[in-house]
Amino acid sequence: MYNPIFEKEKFKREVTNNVKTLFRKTVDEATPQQLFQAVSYAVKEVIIDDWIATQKAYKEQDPKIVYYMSMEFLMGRALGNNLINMTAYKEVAEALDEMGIDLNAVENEEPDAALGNGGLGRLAACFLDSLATLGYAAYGCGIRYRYGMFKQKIEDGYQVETPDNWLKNGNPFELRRPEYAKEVRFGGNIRVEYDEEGKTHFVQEHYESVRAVPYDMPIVGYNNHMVNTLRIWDAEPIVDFQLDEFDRGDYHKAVEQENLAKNIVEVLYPNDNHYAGKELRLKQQYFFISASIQQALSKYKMTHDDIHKLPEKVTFQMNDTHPTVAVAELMRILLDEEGLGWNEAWEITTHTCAYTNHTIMAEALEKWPIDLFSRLLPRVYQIIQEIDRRFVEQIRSQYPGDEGKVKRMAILMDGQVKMAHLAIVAGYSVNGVAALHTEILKKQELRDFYEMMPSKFNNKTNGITQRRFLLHGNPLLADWVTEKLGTKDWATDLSLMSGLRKWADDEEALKEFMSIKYKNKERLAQYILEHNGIEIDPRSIFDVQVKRLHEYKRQLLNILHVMYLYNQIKEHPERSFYPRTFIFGAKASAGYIRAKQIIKLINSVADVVNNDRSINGKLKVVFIEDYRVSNAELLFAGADVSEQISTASKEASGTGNMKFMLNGAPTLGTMDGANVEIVQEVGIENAFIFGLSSDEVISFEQHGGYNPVDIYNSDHEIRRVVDQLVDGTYGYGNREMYRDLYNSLLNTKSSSRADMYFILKDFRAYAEAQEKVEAAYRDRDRWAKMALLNTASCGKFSSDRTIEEYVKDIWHLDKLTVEV
Ligand code: 26Q
Repeated sequence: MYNPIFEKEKFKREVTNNVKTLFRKTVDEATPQQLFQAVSYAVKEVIIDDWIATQKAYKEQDPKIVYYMSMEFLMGRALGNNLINMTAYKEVAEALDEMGIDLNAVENEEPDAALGNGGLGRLAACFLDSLATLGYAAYGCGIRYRYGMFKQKIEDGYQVETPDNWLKNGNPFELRRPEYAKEVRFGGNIRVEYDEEGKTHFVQEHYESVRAVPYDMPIVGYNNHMVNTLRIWDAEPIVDFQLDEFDRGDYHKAVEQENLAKNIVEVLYPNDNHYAGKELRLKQQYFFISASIQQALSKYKMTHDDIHKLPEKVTFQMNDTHPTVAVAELMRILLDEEGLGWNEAWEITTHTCAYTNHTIMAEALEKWPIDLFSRLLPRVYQIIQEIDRRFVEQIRSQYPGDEGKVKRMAILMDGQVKMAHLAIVAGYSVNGVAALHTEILKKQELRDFYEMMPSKFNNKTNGITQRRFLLHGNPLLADWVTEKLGTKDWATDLSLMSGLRKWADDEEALKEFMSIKYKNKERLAQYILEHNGIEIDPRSIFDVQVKRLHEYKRQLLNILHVMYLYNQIKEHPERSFYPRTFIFGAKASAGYIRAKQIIKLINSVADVVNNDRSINGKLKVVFIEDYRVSNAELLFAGADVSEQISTASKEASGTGNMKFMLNGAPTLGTMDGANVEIVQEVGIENAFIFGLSSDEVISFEQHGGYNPVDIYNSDHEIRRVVDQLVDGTYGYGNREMYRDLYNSLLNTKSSSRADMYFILKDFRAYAEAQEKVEAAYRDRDRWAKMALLNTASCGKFSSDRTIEEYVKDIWHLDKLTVEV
C-alpha cells in the first residue's frame, strides 16, 4: 500500500536496536514504557522523511500558510494516531506481534498530551489533523506546558487533582528547535525618541525578557505523505543564571528572569468556559503570541520582500479571544520594527487576523484590567489605545449622538480591555461554531458589531476527525463500514457514510451493527471493571454523558433524573424497567466549588444505587475517573445513548455529540449548539429531543428568569428528588452536604437567580424523553435502525468539511502535494 518506506523486517530491527541504544536492554528485558519509547522512535524515523519532504514542498510551492493560534491543543496520544494516518497500523501491530509485543499495550503506555481543557482544545487538534490530511500548509502555535490538564482522582467521592507530568519519560515525537528561539519582552516603560529625520521611535526600557524556544510535533496527514507542524513554545531564561551577574549587582534581575521563564510555561489553566483575570495567564498569552508572530514574519521575509503582501501568504486564526493580543503585536512589529505608518500597518493586520468565537457565556469573556495590562505590555497597550481611539471615532461618525453604542462597543471601557471587541474590530472574519450559535451572536451578544460590520460575520459549524474517532477508536465498526460501502474512502470523505442508509432495513446488517456495538460495550465494561472496580452488564442501556463539568451542561439534571428513576424502581418493583447504566465522566475546574459538589453527588448516588441489592442491578451509575481523549475513544464506541442536555443557547456547538453520532449512539438532547444540525441530518425521529428552545430560554432570561418553586410545589415527584438533596439520603446522613445544590435550584438568595439553568423547568420533558429512549430500546430492530442511521448521517460533521469551509471563506489556502 501507501508506505513503501515501511518494511516489516527493517522496522523490527529498528525497534530492537532502539531498545538497545536507548536502554541497554533486549526486547524481552524492556519495560512496557521502554517498548513504547523504542517503538515511537522507530515510527518517528519514518515520519521524519515525510516531514522533510513537506518542508521542501512548502519551499518550492510557496503556499499561503494558516497559523492556528491557540492556548490549547488537546492532542491525546500520538503513536496510534500516527500509525493510523500513515496507514501502517495493522502492519505495525503484526510486526510487533511477531516480536511478542502487543501494540495496544504499548499504546497504553503513552501519556495523553492534554494541553487543553475540553472542546476548544480538542477542536484545534482535529483541525490540525484535517489540515494535514487535506494538504494545506498550516502551523499550530501554542505553549509547551510542563503540566497539562490535571489528572483527576476520585477519593471518597470527591475530585482530587494531581499534576500531569506528561513529559516525565520524555516525548519521543517532539523535536527541540533552539535555532528558532525568539526573545519576548515584558514590562518596563516606553521611551520616545526622535531621530535626525524627525521620525518617532518607541524604545522599551527596564523590561524583563525570556527566551522562547520552539518544540515541533509532527502532524501526520492521512495517507498523503504530508506532515505539518504543531509548534509549541518553551520558555528559558535569556541568559543562564550566572554568578558574575551577582557581582554586577544584577542578582535579583537574573533570578527574576529565571523565575519568569519557569513560571510562564509551568501549567495550563484548567478553566473551561471561564475567565480568570490572572496576570500569569496574560503573560502566557503574550509569550506564545509574540514568539509565533515573530517566527511567522521571519519565515515570510526569508522568501518575500514586500511586507505589504503579507496577507497573500499568511493568515492568523485566533482560537477564541485568548490569542487576541496577536493583533497588537503584529501592529507593533509592523510599526516599530518594519517602520510602516499606521494606515499601512492596519491595512495588513486587518487582512491577516481572523477570530473564532466559542462561547456566549458572560463569565467566559476576557476583560483585562487596564492597569495590569498596561503594566505588563506597555507598548502593546499604547497601540490598543490608538486602535480604540480610531474605532470610537468611527462609531461616533456612524452613529452621531449614540453614546450608548460607544459604551457597549469600545475596546477600552470601565477600566478594562475587552478582548472580544479588539478581535472583532481588527479581524477580517468573525465566526461562530454552529448555525444556532452564530445566529445568537448576530442577534444578541454581538448585535451592535454585526449591525456595523455584517460582512465579517460567518458560521463554521464544528467537526471532528473520523480518523481518530472511528478508524482508531472503533476498528470493528470502521472495518464494517468499509465492507458495507465497498471502500475505505470515507476516511477522507465522510459524506460517503450516507451510503450506509441502504442497510437500514437489512436485518443481517443490523444484526452485525448491533453485535459490534455489543463488543464495544464489553470492551468498555472491561475498562470500567479495571479502573473503577464496578461490574456493569453490557446488555443494559449504556447512557453516557462525558464532557467538562459545568452547570450549563446540566450533569445535575441527569443525576437528579437517576435519583428519580431510583425512587420509581423502589416504589414500583413490579413495573418492568429496562436495565440502565448511567456513565459520567467530567473534570471540574479546580476552583469551581459547585461543579465539584455535583461530582460528589454523582458518586454518592452511585454508592447508594450500586449497592442496593433490592433493585436487582436494574440501575447502575458509574463515574469514570480522569476522563480524557484516550478513554473517550472507548466511551464513544461503547455508548448507546449520547447525553447532550445543555440549557438551550448555552452550548456554542459541542463536538462530543458528533463523536457519539459517528459511533452509532442517538442523541438525547436539547435544541442547542450543533444538536440542531445533527437533528437536521439524522431526522428528529432518530433522536430524542426535549426541553425549552433557545428563544424560550433567552426570553425567560430577559424577564428575570422563572420561578422554580411553582414546579417544586406542584410536582411531588420532583419535590421528592429535590428534597433528597437535603434529607440525608445521599449525604450518608449528612443533610448539609448538598444544601448548596438544593439552594441553587430553589433559593433566589443563594444565586442571582434560582435555577439559572432551567433544570426543574426541563425536568419533566427530560424524564419523558428518557421514557421514549427506553421504549425505543426495547424494540431491538427499531433501535438498531436508529443507531445505524446516526452513523450513516454523520457525514457533515467531519472536521474535513469544516476546514474546507474555512479555506474557501476565510483562509484561501492553496493545496499542496508532497512528492516522495
Ligand atoms: C479564559 C481566560 C482565562 C483562563 C481560561 C479561559 C478559558 C479557557 C478555556 C475560556 C474558555 C475555554 C474553553 C472554551 C471551550 O472549550 N468552548 C467550547 O468550544 C467548543 C469548540 O468550539 C464548542 O464545541 C463548545 O460548545 C464550547 O463550550
